Amino acid sequence: MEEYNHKIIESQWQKKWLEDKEFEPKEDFSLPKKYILSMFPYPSGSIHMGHVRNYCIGDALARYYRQRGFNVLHPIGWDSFGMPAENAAIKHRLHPKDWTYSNIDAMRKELASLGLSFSLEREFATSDEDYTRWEQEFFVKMWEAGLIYRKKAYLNWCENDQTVLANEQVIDGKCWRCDTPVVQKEMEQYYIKITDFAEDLLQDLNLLEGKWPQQVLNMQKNWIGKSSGLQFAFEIEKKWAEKLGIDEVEVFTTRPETIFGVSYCAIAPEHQLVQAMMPYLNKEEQDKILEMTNMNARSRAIAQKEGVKLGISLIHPLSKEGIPVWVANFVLADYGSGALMGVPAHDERDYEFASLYSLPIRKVIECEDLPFCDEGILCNSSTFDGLPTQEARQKVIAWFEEHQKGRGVVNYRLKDWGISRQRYWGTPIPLVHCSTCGIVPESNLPVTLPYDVIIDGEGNPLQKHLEWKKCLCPKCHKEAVRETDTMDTFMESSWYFLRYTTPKAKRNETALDPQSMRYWLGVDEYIGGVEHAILHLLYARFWTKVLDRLGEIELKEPFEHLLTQGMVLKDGVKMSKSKGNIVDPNGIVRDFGADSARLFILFAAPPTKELEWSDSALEGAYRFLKRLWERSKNIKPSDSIPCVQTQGLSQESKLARKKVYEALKKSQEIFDKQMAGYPFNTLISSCMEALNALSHQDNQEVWSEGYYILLNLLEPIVPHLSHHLSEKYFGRKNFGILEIDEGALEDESLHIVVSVNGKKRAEVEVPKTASKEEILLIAKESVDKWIDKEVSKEIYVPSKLVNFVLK
Ligand code: ANZ
Ligand code: ZN
Repeated sequence: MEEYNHKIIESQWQKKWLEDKEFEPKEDFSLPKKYILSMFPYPSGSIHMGHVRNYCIGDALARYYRQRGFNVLHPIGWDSFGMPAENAAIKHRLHPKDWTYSNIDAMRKELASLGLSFSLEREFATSDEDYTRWEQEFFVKMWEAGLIYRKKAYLNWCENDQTVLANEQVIDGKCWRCDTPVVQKEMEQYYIKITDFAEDLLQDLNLLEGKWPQQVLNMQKNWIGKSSGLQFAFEIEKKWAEKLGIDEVEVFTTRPETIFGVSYCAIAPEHQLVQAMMPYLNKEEQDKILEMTNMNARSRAIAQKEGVKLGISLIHPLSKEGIPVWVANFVLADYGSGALMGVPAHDERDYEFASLYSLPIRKVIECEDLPFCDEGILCNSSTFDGLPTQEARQKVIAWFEEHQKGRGVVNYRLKDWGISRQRYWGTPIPLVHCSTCGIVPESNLPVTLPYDVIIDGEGNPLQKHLEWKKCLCPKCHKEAVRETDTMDTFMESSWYFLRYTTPKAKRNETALDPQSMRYWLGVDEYIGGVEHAILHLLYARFWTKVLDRLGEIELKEPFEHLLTQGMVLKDGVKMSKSKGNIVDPNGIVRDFGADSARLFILFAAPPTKELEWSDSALEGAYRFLKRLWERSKNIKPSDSIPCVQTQGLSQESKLARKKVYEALKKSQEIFDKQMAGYPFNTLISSCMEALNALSHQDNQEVWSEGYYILLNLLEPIVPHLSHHLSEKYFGRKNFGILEIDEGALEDESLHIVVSVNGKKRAEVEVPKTASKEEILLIAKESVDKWIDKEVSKEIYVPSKLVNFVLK
């Protein structure tokens, strides 16, 4: 028999699959369907182990469901806009478009070498012009529906480079390129009204309960951050109100019942009252406030607490006492109303701030130690004394509403999504600025990017492309100017999974084919890294709801099930370029083959857990495939399920059949019952045990039946070798639905614990009739990888335990 040669087998089958278009979904909508999707990659240039893991998990599912007769959509594409392409342009003088598309070509080949069963006809890149076109159409529809608007906002700005910086480009408050201190500059930005959908996004998390990891549901819930409370205004004392032309300060509180504990009011440095008060402050105070505004929200949150006293008094709505106003760096400008009532006795932050500036601390809930942030009984609160906090909360809100001084409100931490980017390599925002008509949507879509741009890292290249900017107003046909902002790339990844459902033939006439969507959606299993738990998944859910509202689709939630894969580690830390601990998948595929790589990846850990890279485990995977290859010589070729005469079988053969059917049962449990997290590793070890058990018996029918089933079970994991052996021995159409032989599962064996140097390493099952020698042999094979020295003693406790003592 020839040697196992993964190179020949794998290239042969990959070629055949391509020729036969094996993995294209069928247009027959009467078939049961599965839509299996692994998150699409950013085309950085080469795949890494995280990709391999992500796509092997998805591929195992896709292949399994195909075996079971489902019509499977398993597509791949490229999230191809974004900053790295522009950085490459600056660094290597490559055009972002050329760089991106050559990366895609390279990565497509790498993925193909893993034997992944993607539909190639459905592939696209989000920078393709016919994707841009439809995205811009959706943008215009949202603009016209009032879901996109323009407003001023503070952005990170580098004065030296004259450019806006993303948060990631601000390092220790300085520009990543030139070290100039970054300032906050107010600029016009486009926003999409995700806050309009906050309640739906929150409520519909209930539909995903039990189908998405709880951790992800919690993260989304916290990100949306619903809180209810009281919104009311403090009046500004008369003399200042007249001077400033502002007569009140609105605040939001989730603890209205602590109203008598207020000892100051804190406002954000951006608050309009601060602007109005600036001329009355001294230089030192002004500088301190400017310093606060020049920090972005993220840095401010971790900074030391700081405040500036404004020297104005507010009037407490109930006690009529004077309350001082402070500007404080921990108050967010865009949450609630950008101002809060400080209750140091019952809030950590307020306590810290009050202690820092020696402000009064007034206890209004009975307690021993301050700050006390729990529920309790009110005190020092006039008519509310003695009430439990929860009841008092309602009563205080009622008082404010009755006296028309405030109202109960719901606030969300979620903010509208700023989608403008001042960069070249993105989807152009399809709007035109006309001096007569204002902002007008472009009617001739797509607006495509000009190729001839100068990318030098200074400012937005589109801004400097005067010819491209020049256009005619779609309304009045006079000269106008194009918008030069491009969209956040999260816009593209928010609907790519919808686009896949539309077959190529229909993609010119429509963005999303309704009939195809009705059939394919939602995505039955979505697989990706937990780093996308918030933004991408929230935006994709949001777009789904927007398109549903606009009548483009009928869908509440896009992803029925979500599997978040664990990280790939090496020596205990995340495998990453920056850590210099990368294992290159291409080398693995070359030396061991795609099947070994896939087997290792799915065997080394369950998909949701961290996976520690191990060369020896990879070699172990390779050895198993070699064994599978070599022992296949025992098969008696047939073109149907081999039939076994069960009467008179030896104990060993019975055990082998039992092991084989246990593996089959495991496979059905994992896939058909969608066992949480799909523990393929347990299926693989069952298959390994079954192969071992088959090897300890010599009935050729049992061999053949066992192989027939094992090749079926292993096909989603090691497709090349499984196909190869199946074709060789059973004709091509091996893979189908298998029935469990319950009789084979009945127990006629002993369970024996196997340890090495007293440490438990495995458990084996042996026939009740096995001799001591046979048991020792089976036991030794099961702990093979732990026996790295000579065995000095074999201890056998009959029917229970074997211990190997090493020298
Ligand atoms: C008085 C109070 C007393 C508060 C107390 C808390 C405890 P969540 O729950 O996250 O919604 N707050 C209001 N506006 C703010 C802003 N713009 N920036 C920072 N903090 C702000 O937070 C609501 C609470 O955060 C509000 O309730 C307010 O402080 C503060 F014992 O009001 B509270
Ligand atoms: Zn016009």
